[in-house]
Amino acid sequence: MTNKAALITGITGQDGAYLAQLLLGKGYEVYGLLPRRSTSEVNLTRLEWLGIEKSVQFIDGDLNDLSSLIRALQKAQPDEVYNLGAQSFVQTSWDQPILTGQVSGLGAVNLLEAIRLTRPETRFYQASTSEMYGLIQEPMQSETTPFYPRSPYAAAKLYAHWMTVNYRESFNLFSCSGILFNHESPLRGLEFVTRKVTDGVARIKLGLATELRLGNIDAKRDWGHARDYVEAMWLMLQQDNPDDFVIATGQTTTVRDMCTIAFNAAGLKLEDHLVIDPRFFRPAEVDVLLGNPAKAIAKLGWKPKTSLQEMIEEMLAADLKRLQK
Ligand code: GDR
Repeated sequence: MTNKAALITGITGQDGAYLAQLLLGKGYEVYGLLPRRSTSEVNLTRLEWLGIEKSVQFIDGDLNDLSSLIRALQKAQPDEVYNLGAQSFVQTSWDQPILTGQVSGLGAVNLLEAIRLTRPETRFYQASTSEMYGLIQEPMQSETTPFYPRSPYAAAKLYAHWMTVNYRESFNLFSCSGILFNHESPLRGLEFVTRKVTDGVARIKLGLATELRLGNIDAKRDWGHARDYVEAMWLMLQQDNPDDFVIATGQTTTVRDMCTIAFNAAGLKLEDHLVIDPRFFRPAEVDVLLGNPAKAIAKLGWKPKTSLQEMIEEMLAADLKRLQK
């Protein structure tokens, strides 16, 4: 057990919830930054799902309000800060490119500045993303693969990524960037494709819907389980030296094959229910992502524990249970 404190931005999201659970289990005092404009907007569903909503201490603050970040650091006195807050839905980033840049890009810099000015000994984790590889420059992407962002979201995240590297090199901050490939769970938002699929398949199975509408099902992603991936975030901040790591499974699957797993698990046939809807195509697509987690395996002793099949089955079972209530 530790007596450390951690501050998490994006605490109400999928990764924030799993990370909070992990850190509470290790004895951390966990603080969560809550950006809010009205009380009714605050959504603690994921923390409640894990039964930890009363164990987290919330601090009002916003990634775009530097003074609120300074106050949050003064209040929490964290040993570690995990920046998981973002506008994280790629498709929305074309409709809100400036907001995405402000939250997902500049937000990280505000936090780095707050740390540099008030608590430079604080260890910092930045949630970077495989979306930064975009139009891939190597068949398997590692820490040394050049980036080619393909969305306003990816461009914003790339800025935050380089600023994390830059603050490490310029100011000697212990700042690390985890380049996480897609990671899912029953806590994934319904707009993301895996959860949209397991929720959709569960609805069809229960007679609540007849079809599932998707966009580009030829896209390929390297999908892991969020519960496994938050462990890598923590491990990065426990090392002797700050560094960047790719977190991935090393396997890539088409959206179509991922769907097939879900339909089969429900005893249904994909061809009977799947409808391709152009509304879900993106202005620029990331066709294929495949991560090489060799560095994380060697240096962090981390490895993915959950297969895609196991994860989709877990998500489908959770959606069936929820919808039956
Ligand atoms: P992604 O995740 O954009 O990779 O980013 P998402 O699940 O949204 O899309 C994955 C792929 O599926 C294709 N697709 C659809 N996607 C959605 N959302 N809805 C559909 O109906 C649909 N049909 C096909 C997409 O075109 C895409 O190719 C996620 C986010 O969590 C980011 O924040 C994070 O940084 C990366 O993962 C790693």
